[in-house]
Amino acid sequence: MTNLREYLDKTDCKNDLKELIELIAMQAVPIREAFIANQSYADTENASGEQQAALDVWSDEHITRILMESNLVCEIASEEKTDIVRNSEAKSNYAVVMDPLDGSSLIQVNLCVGTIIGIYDNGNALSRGRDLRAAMYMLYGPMTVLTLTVGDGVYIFALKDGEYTLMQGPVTMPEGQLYGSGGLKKDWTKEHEEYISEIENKGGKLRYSGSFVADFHQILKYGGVYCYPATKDNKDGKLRLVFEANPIGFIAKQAGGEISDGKQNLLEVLPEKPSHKTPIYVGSRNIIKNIENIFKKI
Ligand code: AHM
Ligand code: MG
Repeated sequence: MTNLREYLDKTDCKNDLKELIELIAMQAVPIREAFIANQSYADTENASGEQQAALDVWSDEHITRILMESNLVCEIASEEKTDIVRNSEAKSNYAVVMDPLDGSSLIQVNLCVGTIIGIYDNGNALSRGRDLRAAMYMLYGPMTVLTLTVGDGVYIFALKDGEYTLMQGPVTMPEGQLYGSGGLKKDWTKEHEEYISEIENKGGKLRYSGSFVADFHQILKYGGVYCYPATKDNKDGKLRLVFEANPIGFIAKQAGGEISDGKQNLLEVLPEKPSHKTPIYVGSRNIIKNIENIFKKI
C-alpha cells in the first residue's frame, strides 16, 4: 500500500511542493467536519454574482488561512473572492487557484461535492492551464477521495484514518458514452443541441448531478463528456476558466482526455481576469474532437 507521501517521493516534485500538496489534501478533514454546521446559504454573493453557501465561505476562509500561514504560496485566487490574495512573506513561488467547494447547491441534499485546486510554480495565478505544475481535487462522497496529477499521470487516493492511500493510477480515461449538460435546454445553441442529439442517438447515457467535480470524476473513470455550454443569453456559459476548467482540464489531459470550449483547447487560453467564464466540454479525447468538428461545421 502506497501512501500520498510515498507516492510524492517517487515524483520529481520539490520538497516544498510535496508539502503544499499534502497540506491542501489534508484540509478535506476539517472541511468534511464543517458540513453539519454550515448547511444554510450565506447572505453574500461571490465574484460571479452567485449566492454563496455557508460552506463556500467557510471553506474559502479556511483554505486561505491555512495557505497564508504556511508561507508556501505567494498568490491565491479563489472562486469566492473578487481579488487575488498575495502573501509578500511567502518563501516559495507557488500560486494556488481554487474552487473551495464546487457543487455547493448540493450541500443541503447531501450529494457529492468537492474542492478543486490548481498549483502554478511561476507565482502567477492568472496563467494558462497548460502551465499548471499540479492539479487536484478532493471529493466528499461516501469516501473522501483525492485525484491528483503532478504532470506525470493521474492518481486517485482514498482517505482513511487521517492518511491517503493510493487506490488507482495512472488512470486512463476511456472512450465512454456518459454525457451531461448544464444550461436550460430551451437556451441551448444550435451546435450544442446538435451534439446532444448525436450522443443521445448513439446510446449515450445521461449523468448530470449539478456538481462539476463529481460529474467529472465519473467521466474520468467511465468516459464520456461533461458540458456546460454557451447559451443563447450567456455566450460564456457559467463556469470559470481559472478555478474550474483549468485544474479539471489539466487532470483530464493527463488521463488522455481533452477540454475545449467547442472551438479551442481551453488549456491554451490566457485568463483575462480571475472570474473569466467559459463554455466547457471536458471528457474523452475523440468525443471532444467530434464536438469541435460539429462546432466548425455549424
Ligand atoms: P459552484 O462552484 O458555485 O458550485 O457552481 C458550479 C456548479 C458546478 O459544480 C455544476 O456543474 C454547475 O454549477 C451546475 O449548474 P446548474 O445548476 O446551472 O446546472
Ligand atoms: Mg464551482
